[in-house]
Amino acid sequence: MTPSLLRVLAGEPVWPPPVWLMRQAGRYLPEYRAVRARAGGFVDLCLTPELAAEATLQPIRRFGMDAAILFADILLVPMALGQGLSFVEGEGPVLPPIRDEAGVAALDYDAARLAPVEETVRRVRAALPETVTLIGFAGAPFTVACYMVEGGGSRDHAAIRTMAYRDPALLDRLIATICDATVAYLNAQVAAGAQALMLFDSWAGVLSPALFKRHVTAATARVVAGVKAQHPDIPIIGFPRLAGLALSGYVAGAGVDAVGLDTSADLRAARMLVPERMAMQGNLDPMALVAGGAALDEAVDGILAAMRGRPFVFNLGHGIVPETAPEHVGALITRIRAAS
Ligand code: 1CP
Repeated sequence: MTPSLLRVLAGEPVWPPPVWLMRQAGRYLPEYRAVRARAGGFVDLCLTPELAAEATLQPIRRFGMDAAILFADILLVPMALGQGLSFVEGEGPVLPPIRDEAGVAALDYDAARLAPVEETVRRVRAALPETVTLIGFAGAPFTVACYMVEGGGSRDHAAIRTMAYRDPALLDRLIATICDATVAYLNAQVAAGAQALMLFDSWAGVLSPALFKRHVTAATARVVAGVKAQHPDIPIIGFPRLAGLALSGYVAGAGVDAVGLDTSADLRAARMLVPERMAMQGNLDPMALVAGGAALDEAVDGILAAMRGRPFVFNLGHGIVPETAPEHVGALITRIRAAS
């Protein structure tokens, strides 16, 4: 039988809804911290199939989510394009910023550098029960470009937002380069056994409507078309975080099969903007999961009530934070599975 997550992504309103959580592998789990310590660096963890597969499977073993998400990171694509990448303890990713024509021209995607990720996908798929779907992923082009231009995380993304006005052709070239690499990377994940894909556009919400259309919706459409040309049946979830009112244009133009909604999205309003058969995914506040108890139950019930009757995947509105008690995740899954 087709697993519940794939049925929902195909437009079927399965109830209770399938559930998985963004960043379900990570520092809130003691077993993850142990694997992370064994790997040494975070990039080493992502590129060691044995350990990355273990990290992917840990939350499934402990909680039995309906989907596993490949353990990797969106910044592996800049690395494979030849941009240096390091993770500084307690600070996050650091890359040498790309701000000019020479920097973009020097990028050259080397698929071999991400071959270990394909091996991780093969190992995970072989280890998972048939009922659990394996989700592959990449960053969406604009969010990946944010890190490449800013040189890491940023409070206001001023450098890339200025570039979008001052040198639009340069940003277009950078994004086109990222699109092509992302298509190759995602097609390789599907060939290795990924059964659905997700595009994380964490910084989509910082753009004006015109720039959103160009660098979020159109760029995503280009990636989706490139993947579907090779794998027409692979379902793709887009996550344009903080899109707000731009959600309508995104679901109409990005070509995705399903849309992830962030914590700020009002689900009853979003329901009116998203086509009836397009699956929605989200959007529990990760802080409700930290709090647990009655406040968590109330937040979960509100989401379930708002989404009843629609193809829906229960998830968070952004990633799990390290402060989350694992018991709260267990309680969350139990409550969703008991929904009527
Ligand atoms: O162990 C550690 O210290 C590293 C923490 C960590 C983890 C567990 C990072 C560093 N990345 C990851 C894994 C990861 N990242 C996954 C694996 C699968 C899962 O969900 O369990 C995924 C899907 C991502 C995606 C990702 N990485 C995004 C998109 C989603 C989001 O959270 O907005 C982004 C923006 C990144 C970049 C990144 N990687 C890591 C950090 C600390 C950051 C954020 C940097 C910043 O902007 O401050």
